[in-house]
Amino acid sequence: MSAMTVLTQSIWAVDITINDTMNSGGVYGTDSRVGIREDGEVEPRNLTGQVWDLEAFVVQNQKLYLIGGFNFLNGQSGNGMTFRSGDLFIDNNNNALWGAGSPTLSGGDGYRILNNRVYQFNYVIDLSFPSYAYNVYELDESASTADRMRSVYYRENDESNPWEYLGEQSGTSITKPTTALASGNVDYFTGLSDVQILADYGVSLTGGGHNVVGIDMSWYTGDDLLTHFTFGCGNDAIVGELRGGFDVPDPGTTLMLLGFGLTALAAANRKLRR
Ligand SMILES: [Ca+2]
Ligand SMILES: [Ca+2]
Ligand SMILES: [Ca+2]
Ligand SMILES: [Ca+2]
Repeated sequence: MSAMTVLTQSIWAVDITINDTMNSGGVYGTDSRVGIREDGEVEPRNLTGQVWDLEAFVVQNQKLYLIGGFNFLNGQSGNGMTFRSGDLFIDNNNNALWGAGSPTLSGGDGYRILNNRVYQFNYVIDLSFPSYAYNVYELDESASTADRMRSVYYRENDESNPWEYLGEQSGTSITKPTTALASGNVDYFTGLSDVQILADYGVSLTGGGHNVVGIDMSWYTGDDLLTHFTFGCGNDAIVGELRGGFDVPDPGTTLMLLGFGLTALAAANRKLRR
C-alpha cells in the first residue's frame, strides 16, 4: 500500500446516499462505484439549480453530514415564499414510507399534518435553524398519541414527505416531548468549494457553494438506519442508508497509526541498511 493510498483512506468518510426513488433514471451513491446522482438532481418537474440541490449524506467518525447547495440556515426563496430546512427522520426497522412509497395527500397545495402511524419513522433529529440547536426524539409508530409531522407545501411533491417534526398529539394540541434522547448544536459550514468538499468529506460534488450540516450520532447504538431529509417545498429530497453503525475510526487515531507506521517503516529501513 503506497503512502498516498494510506492518506486517502485516512479521510474515513463513507457516502451513504441512496436512490430517492423519485427519478427513475438516477444512479445514486459511491458504493456502486458509479458516482453520486443526488448531485445536480432535484425531483421531477421542479426548479433546478444548486440552491435547490441536496447532494449527499456522508458518515465520518461518529458524525452524520448532510451536504447541499440549499441554504440550510436561512432557507431559500421561491414563488414568493421562503422554504425552510426540514428535520432528519430516521427509520431503524425498514418500514418507513418515503419516496415512491409515500402517500399522495388529497386536496390542493398547502402544509398538512401527517401522522407517524402512517409514516413509521423511529427517531427524528429536530433541527432548529437559525439557532443551530437540535434535539433527538424517539417517535412512536403506533400509539394513539402518535407523533405528528408536517408535509411539504406542494401536492406534486408529496413523495418528498415528511418535512418537519411537530410533536406528540394529545386531544387537539401538539407539543414537543419534554425529554430529548440527545441535544446539541450542529456543525455548520457554508460556501465550500467542490475541492474542499472532496478533501474534507471524500465525495465529488459539483456546483460550488456547498453547505454542510454535521450531527453527532453517538446517541445511536444500532447498526443500521435510513435517514430522510427535505425542505419546505419538497423540491428535492435525499435519503441515506447506513449499514454497520457509526463506529468508524476517528482521523486522530488514523493519523497516529499512520505516524506509527511511518516511524516503524523508517526504523525497518535503518535496520536493513545496517
Ligand atoms: Ca439532489
Ligand atoms: Ca450540486
Ligand atoms: Ca420504522
Ligand atoms: Ca433527490
